[in-house]
Amino acid sequence: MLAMVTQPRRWSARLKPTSLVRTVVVGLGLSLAAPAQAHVDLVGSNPPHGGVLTEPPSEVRLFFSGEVRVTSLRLVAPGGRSIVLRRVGGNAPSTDVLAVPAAAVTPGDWTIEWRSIAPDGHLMRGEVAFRVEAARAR
Ligand SMILES: [Cu+2]
Repeated sequence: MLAMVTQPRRWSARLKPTSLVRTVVVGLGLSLAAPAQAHVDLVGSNPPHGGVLTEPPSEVRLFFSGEVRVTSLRLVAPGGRSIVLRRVGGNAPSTDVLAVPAAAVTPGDWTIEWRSIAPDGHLMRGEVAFRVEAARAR
């Protein structure tokens, strides 16, 4: 970086040293962050994938590595029954997506089906499976 600044500045009429330094720093920051920001992905959820709950979830939460715009979110049972998941806090892009089931979640196997659009324009979809056990122990 220093070498570049002290070089003869043929371009100085159009590109000042301050803007050159800023560009280099920004570029360096981007290249360092690139591995983590290359693609946004689901990094966690509540219930977690494979989770077994002793009572129905009152809310569902998805955590992404970057802000996504969720386009579809619902709970699906093996028989095809589905429950709408209502977003809490609006539909603005977020890394932390909170939603509440619009109907009672009965005991059984459920899948959270989600679709979203990442900041880089990539469409993403995924599923998080969990089980709600019946209230009484067998
Ligand atoms: Cu991507």
